[in-house]
Amino acid sequence: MDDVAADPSHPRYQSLLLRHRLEQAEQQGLLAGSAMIAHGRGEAYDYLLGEQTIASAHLATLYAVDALKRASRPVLSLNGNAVALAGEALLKLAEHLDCPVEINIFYRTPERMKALLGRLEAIKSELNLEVEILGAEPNARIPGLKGPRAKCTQEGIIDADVILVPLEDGDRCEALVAMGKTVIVIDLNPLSRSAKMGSITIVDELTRVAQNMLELVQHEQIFEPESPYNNDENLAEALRHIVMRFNA
Ligand code: PTJ
Repeated sequence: MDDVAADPSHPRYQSLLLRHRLEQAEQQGLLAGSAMIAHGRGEAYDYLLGEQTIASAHLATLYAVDALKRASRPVLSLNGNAVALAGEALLKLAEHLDCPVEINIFYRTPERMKALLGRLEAIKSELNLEVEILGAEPNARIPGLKGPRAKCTQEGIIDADVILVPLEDGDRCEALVAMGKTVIVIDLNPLSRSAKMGSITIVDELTRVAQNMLELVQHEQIFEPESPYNNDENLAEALRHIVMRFNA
């Protein structure tokens, strides 16, 4: 890492750190060709949100953690960007939830699958975590999706009732919802198809969400919401937040 990115007092430190993680992951063959473009789009929305966890995102995170805790078969579906940016935190989260993670990528190649599985196994042994890592041997397909991106495991994604999908694509999100699953989306773009399709969409940056979830999952406190969750209202709230910031 160069001096600027290594200095926590730099005003853009967090942003530089995430970019650096992606640069390293790119060199290690973990990422899709368009991973940086996806990240740049995320950064643009994060700028508009003020690079913070806004109140509606915090609320969605509370509902999401509650759904994951109550699930009978939760699973965390991880792609290249998710592993590169928040692999450690997401594996820790899976351990707390006592659920598997599954590598499920849009741009699927054997080389990337191997690199991503290797990266997760390395984190797991380094941190001494007890987490099942699925995806190496797909034995099922997500109905309604064409091509290699549909490959998944029966014991993971297919049998899951609640599934966390950071930075998902709209088609797959729609297919998972059509299977009757509770789909928790993390996406900084409140206007994306995934954001609109998700059962619970957290409009927040993935590394912040992973940390927030890790803190929440360790609380024994029972979440008792005053009203049922409304995803459309939550997305509208994120957009209102952006508008209010620029009217202030
Ligand atoms: O590893 P693969 O093959 O599964 O590919 C992963 C990417 C992300 C490249 C692929 O799914 C893709 O092309 O995604 P999209 O369609 O560009 O969508 C990515 C969405 O995630 C966009 O709406 C971004 O705003 C959002 N996003 C990007 N970075 C972050 C983010 N949301 C939260 N946190 C981020 N760090």
